[in-house]
Amino acid sequence: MRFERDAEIEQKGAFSKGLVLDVPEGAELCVMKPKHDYSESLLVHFRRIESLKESALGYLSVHLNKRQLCDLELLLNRAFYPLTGYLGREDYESVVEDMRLADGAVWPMPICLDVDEQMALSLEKGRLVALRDEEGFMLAVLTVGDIWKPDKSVEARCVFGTNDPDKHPGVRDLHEHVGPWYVGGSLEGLHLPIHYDFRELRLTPAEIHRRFSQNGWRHVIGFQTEKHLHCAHKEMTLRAAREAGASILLQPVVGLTHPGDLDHYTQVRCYQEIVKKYPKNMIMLGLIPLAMRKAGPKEALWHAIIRKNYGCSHFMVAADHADPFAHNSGNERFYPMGAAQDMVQSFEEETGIRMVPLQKMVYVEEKAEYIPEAEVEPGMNVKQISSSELRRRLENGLAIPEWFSYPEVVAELRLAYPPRSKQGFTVFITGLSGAGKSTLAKVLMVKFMELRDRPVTLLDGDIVRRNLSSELNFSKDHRNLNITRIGFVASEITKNGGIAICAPIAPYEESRRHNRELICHYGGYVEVYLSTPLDVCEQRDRKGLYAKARAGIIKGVTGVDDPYVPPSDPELVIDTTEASPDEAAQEVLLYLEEQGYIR
Ligand code: PPS
Repeated sequence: MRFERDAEIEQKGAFSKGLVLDVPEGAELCVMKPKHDYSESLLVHFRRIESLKESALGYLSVHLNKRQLCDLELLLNRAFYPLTGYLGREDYESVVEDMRLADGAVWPMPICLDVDEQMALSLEKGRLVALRDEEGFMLAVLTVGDIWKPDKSVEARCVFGTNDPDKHPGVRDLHEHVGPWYVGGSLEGLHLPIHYDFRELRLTPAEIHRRFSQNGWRHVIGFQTEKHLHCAHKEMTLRAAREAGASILLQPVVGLTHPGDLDHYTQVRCYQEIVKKYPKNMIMLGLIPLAMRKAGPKEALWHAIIRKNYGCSHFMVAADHADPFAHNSGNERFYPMGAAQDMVQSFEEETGIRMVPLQKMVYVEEKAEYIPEAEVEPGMNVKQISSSELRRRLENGLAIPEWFSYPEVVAELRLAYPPRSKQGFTVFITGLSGAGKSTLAKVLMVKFMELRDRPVTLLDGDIVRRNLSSELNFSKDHRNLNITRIGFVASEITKNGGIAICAPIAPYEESRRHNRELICHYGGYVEVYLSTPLDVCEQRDRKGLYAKARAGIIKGVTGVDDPYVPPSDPELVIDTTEASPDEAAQEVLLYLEEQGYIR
């Protein structure tokens, strides 16, 4: 083992990593540390935690975002072995240009702490910085090494193969969401980032490796996924495992998911169900908090090294592994098919982990079994269900055959993706004052109540203005804020399976679009544009609003001296000049029925 002298080590308090030698009395204290850090985590002893917490009052703090928290967790738990902290400038440049650390070890992905300019200018080499989670909880202390402003266009070209943000979402992220300055330095971990969900599945590399040994698994194939898994995936992984004489580590990526993201819970529960379908002692499930960059072949190599650090001997790689468009149904990919597999294979000797190509399996009806797609012969009756077809079947409550998926997995999916008749939805009515929004909203409310199958909430413009938005005026900014507040409430109602009826003027497209995008994610969204012309609304003038506007008593009234921008793509357009409230409501109900939201 090589040693290097590090006079600052005591001052930095890195006793946990150093070796304190016996020294004669009077001699200078000499602390040595191994060249490489072989410890199984970068977490320090609780005594050191106590002293760091005491001193931390004087440290600058960096609050980490979700991507940075993922990186920190994998640094601290040593999934990023041999890294002992964020890359310094020399290592960074070497990684970007040659996929190697400055000492020559293969490492294809730059891992630096990105910060804004203000923070960068307050830092200096040797300074201790507290790294905190989004709630402010201190997770680690960074001893600052290098601070520099990287050339992100060079990084993008080297890592992603392009600097065009329109062509690659990873490049867009790098330019838009990664801070302009990088900081390198060593880490002392206090705690791994805190998770409350699926704790039993959040195993560190050391824990996983220990379990492999306990199970007697010498060879293990790492299988990383972000998708729902069905029978075809089980057959595919089993076949690969048998060919390699290995067991399987199923490691779904749970990087940037939000704790309120329903999909995340469904996804993991489906994994928990599918592992029960494998032969005994054949598969282990563990979640990996990885912030993927979607850098294709280089990312695949990075994933393989990480799996080596978890104790795997093999890693399964798809032809389009970590491609930014791998989930698209068409054939369009950013990286050439197979490039990721070639990359991982070409580094097998150095990384010590073997590439196993992922072979797509298809169900052959007459054989009543799955075979690799490459072995299909002409005339065979091959059956497949695409992910969009699966979604359609779930949305419409249609049958999902057992050759495709397991009943337990399907039951989980049906819970998360109920048919439209059981999903929440929002009816968003927009139009001028006097167009009939409130009346239509009230009729709809009664009709939905009569259905008695979902809770109904009415968010009328007037009512919201009195409660939720009482401090807002009628400026453009405040109107937009008012509408997005309504949208937020409606999205929560929709997410929880209710019906939200919104009836504000909502004169601007940007806030309406914002609401549509938010709510669509959770259930139905129906925009109803009441196109009743201004002169008809003005004749009605039930509240005397227009009379006051014309008399100059109030200013900025929508339609008079304030704009109303008609929706560009509403689901329904209804002019209430001739249509009665019942007729307008019937039109909405027919549309909802046709779309499957009501029966
Ligand atoms: S917005 O633009 O969507 O935020 O407006 P909204 O929250 O729907 O509030 C509209 C109701 O407020 C009354 N009111 C005004 N409307 C438009 N412009 C001005 N300047 C204004 N001042 C008060 C008006 O009565 C609206 O009620 P409705 O039910 O639409 O007639």
